[in-house]
Amino acid sequence: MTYPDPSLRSGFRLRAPAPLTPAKRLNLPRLPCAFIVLLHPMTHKKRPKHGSSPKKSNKSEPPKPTEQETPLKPAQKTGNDDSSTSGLRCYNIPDYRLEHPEFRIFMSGEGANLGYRIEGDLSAPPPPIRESKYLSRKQCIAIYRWMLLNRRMEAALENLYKQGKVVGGVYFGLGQEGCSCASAYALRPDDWLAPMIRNQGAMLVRGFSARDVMRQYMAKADSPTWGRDASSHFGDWQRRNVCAPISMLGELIGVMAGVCLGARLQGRNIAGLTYVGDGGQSTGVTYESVNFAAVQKLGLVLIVENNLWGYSTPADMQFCVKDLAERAIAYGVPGVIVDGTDACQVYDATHQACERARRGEGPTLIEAKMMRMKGHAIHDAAQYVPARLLDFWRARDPIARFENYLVNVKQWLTAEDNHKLIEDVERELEADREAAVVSPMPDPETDKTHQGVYCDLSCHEIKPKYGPVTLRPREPVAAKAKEAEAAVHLK
Ligand SMILES: Cc1ncc(C[n+]2csc(CCOP(=O)(O)OP(=O)(O)O)c2C)c(N)n1
Ligand SMILES: [Mg+2]
Repeated sequence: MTYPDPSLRSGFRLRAPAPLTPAKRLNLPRLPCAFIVLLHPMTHKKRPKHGSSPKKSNKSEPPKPTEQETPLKPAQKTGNDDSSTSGLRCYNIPDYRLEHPEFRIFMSGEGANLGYRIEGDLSAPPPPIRESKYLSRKQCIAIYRWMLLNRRMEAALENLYKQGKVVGGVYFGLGQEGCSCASAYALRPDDWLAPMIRNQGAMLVRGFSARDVMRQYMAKADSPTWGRDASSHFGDWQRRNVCAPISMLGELIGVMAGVCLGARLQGRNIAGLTYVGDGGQSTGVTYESVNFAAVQKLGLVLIVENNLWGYSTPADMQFCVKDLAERAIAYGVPGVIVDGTDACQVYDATHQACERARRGEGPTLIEAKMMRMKGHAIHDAAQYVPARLLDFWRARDPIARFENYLVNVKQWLTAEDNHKLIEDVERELEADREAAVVSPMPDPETDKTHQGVYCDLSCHEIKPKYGPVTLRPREPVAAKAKEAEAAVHLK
């Protein structure tokens, strides 16, 4: 869609009479997500009027070759921008998706009839998987296997919970496995991962076993935190470069920016991948952290997991921008939209963002659009979610579609190989489940090593990972700018 659309004018201050649209004046291609922001940039979601059907139907759109073949470019002024004279700013958010669903979730009714309704067309068939620019056959199959393991492990956890073996709740990434697994798969050993609670698939890819995750949920003595924490709050900063999830939403972003800064001081540019939800991205610390990473050009790769719900609040009631990737513009970093149910799209965007990070070019914000297919956690039956919405996203199941892609479209897996692979995953999972169940519970009387919850100086030595810390002078241009700025301030 090209902005501004006459129906979206509210909030726009048009500077000049425009017989031509700004895009035409600047001779810009009509990119689906290119949009023009005037001096006071305010973009609004295209919201169909209440009771009317939306203008755009939800149809699969053909790939846009110019965008997919162009490496990610910063979401910033285009080369032919004439902003010095007109005040116009032009931004481009690449959008890898093969469909652009248009629907709105809103609250309606009163009292006992209060509930969420959907406005829009949800009848389109699911889109195909987009061919990856980077992934080989072998890599695609590896990601598919991780996704299967992720899903089967969560199904096993649900059963363990029902058997009363889990201490606390269980969090699910159902419908988000492609996002978790394919993004973590783009990391190299020296990079860092900071998953959130739904990214258990990313933990698996990064080297934790399903046994680790299940032991952790059951607070077993041999779990990653020796029974001192249930659910998925664990990491491994020594071997796997994994920072444990932090419950306070948005806080992990600053931590990852810090990890990237630490590596920079040791002479390395690394990628630091983390995630934040559609709800969590509204926190102040998200802004502070991404802004810091942007200014310092740190290798933060932030995946904004827009799964349409934050607890029981739909995304439509949480923010006014149409796409959360638009936030990238305000940070001055590249933003990109992907279909979070398409592992190839997620991988490609994360891979490009990681490469950028390793070149020292700074952060990237990736919005992955998908759907949280269960409640917030196991206690939440999510009865507030309209059934039609669940049906729509069920048809976009990341695993079923990837399986079809590998078996039928690419013919990279025969039906028999696929069957064997699924059996293999189930066997591995069953062995891990059994081992986790028979693991002992912690015994504080005998275990003298793991008494405290916090580290103290005797726990471990913190030392540089990549080399000695050296303070390098900043780039000459930046240094000059700082000098000029300081001079102005002194006046
Ligand atoms: C700063 C902060 N505010 C509120 C909460 C409580 N809380 C935990 S999860 C959650 C919803 C998160 O929604 P979203 O960010 O969309 O992530 P999702 O659960 O959909 O993956 C909230 C409000 C919190 N943990 N931290
Ligand atoms: Mg959410």
